[in-house]
Parts: sequence; C-alpha cells; structure tokens
Amino acid sequence: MAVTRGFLGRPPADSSRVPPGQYVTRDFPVLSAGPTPHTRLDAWNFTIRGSVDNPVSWSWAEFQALPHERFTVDIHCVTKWTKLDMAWAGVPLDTFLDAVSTPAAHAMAFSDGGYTTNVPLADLRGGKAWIVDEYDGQPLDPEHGGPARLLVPHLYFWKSAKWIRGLDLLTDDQPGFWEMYGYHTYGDPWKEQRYYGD
Ligand SMILES: Nc1nc2c(c(=O)[nH]1)N[C@H]1C(S)=C(S)[C@@H](COP(=O)(O)O)O[C@H]1N2
Ligand SMILES: [Mo]
Repeated sequence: MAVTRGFLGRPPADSSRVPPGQYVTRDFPVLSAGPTPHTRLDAWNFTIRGSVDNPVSWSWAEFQALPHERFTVDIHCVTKWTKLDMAWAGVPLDTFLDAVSTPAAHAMAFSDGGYTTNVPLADLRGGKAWIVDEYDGQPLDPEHGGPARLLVPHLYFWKSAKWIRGLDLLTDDQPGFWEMYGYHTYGDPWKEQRYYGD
C-alpha cells in the first residue's frame, strides 16, 4: 500500500524519552491549585528548617549570588503531558543542603500560598534537583512558579513546587498537598506512580 509523506506526518518523538501513558506537547500548561502569590523579592527567602542543627535562610540577593547551572531536561506531568528539552537555570539543591547537618531522610517542600510536596532527600541531592529562577532564558513567569520554584525533573511535575520558600527536613516521610489527595508518595513517571498504590 502506498502511503504518502502527508499521511505519515511528523515523525514520532523518540519514544525512549516518553514515559508510559504520556503524550508529547509543545505547550507549557499552567496547573495551579490556587491563585498565583506575588511575594516581594525583598521579603522572599529560601529556608532549610525542621530536623537540622541550625535552620539556614538565603535572601533573594544571596540566592542570586549563588552559582547557577544551565540545563535542559524533559518534564512529565501526571495529567499525561510530557514536554521535551525544557531549558532552565537554577541552583542545585546540593548547594543549600551542604549548609546544614541533618539526620533527616525526607523533605517537605513548602511554598507561598501553602502548597507542600514531599520528596526523599536523596532525590534532591546529587545534582538531580534545583531551585530554578529562569526558564527559556527569561526570569521564571509567576504563573510557572516565579520568582523561584523547585525542579525535580525525574519525578512527576507536581513534585516541582512553584513559589518555593523552603524545605522542612523530616526523619519520617509525610504526605504533601496532592499526596494527601491520593497522589503517589514518590511519583516516578517511568513506573507510572500516579496514584496511591500504583
Ligand atoms: N505551589 C504550587 N506548586 C505546584 C502546583 C501548585 O498548585 N502550587 N502544582 C503542581 C502541579 S500538579 C504541576 S503539574 C506543576 C505545574 O507547573 P506549571 O504550572 O508550571 O506547568 O506544578 C506543581 N507545583
Ligand atoms: Mo500536576
């Protein structure tokens, strides 16, 4: 059977980069559980607290002065969109975590507006997670979490807390906002860990 180029359309995206049950989109959808907070930069800080010897905070100016990395990653949302090759800039979490001494194995990210999400500390270390303040060469749009958001690209995107203000370090895992509503506690897109029990 003859199939013209038009019927074939665009070649499919490299399937090795698309987790099961996901489709590739070019859009950057906005998904927020509440209104976009607008915190003044002179009132903003990033704080590591909880199960630590001493809590530590960075002002916006101090955060800006930290060495930033530029990197490109694929993002997978539990609502089934995947967006490839997203270009970000931010500070690896290692930079912040190296400033505290802690027996904790878990972190609860907390944000302006009250959003929380839990992530194992090991998933925030080793250059796998960042506090980002730039997307696609521009300051991070408030709708997408500006001035700064957590980015944990190897987990579903709900773990990447927008408007982040800090981490509560915890010795025991606890559910965050969506995790209390039945989302998976860990959220590995390659294992389709969408909901509790997956
Ligand atoms: N503070 C906060 N962070 C959040 C959310 C939220 O509602 N509030 N939604 C999460 C969810 S469910 C997703 S899919 C992504 C969406 O990010 P985006 O709006 O930049 O696409 O942010 C995550 N981080
Ligand atoms: Mo989401």
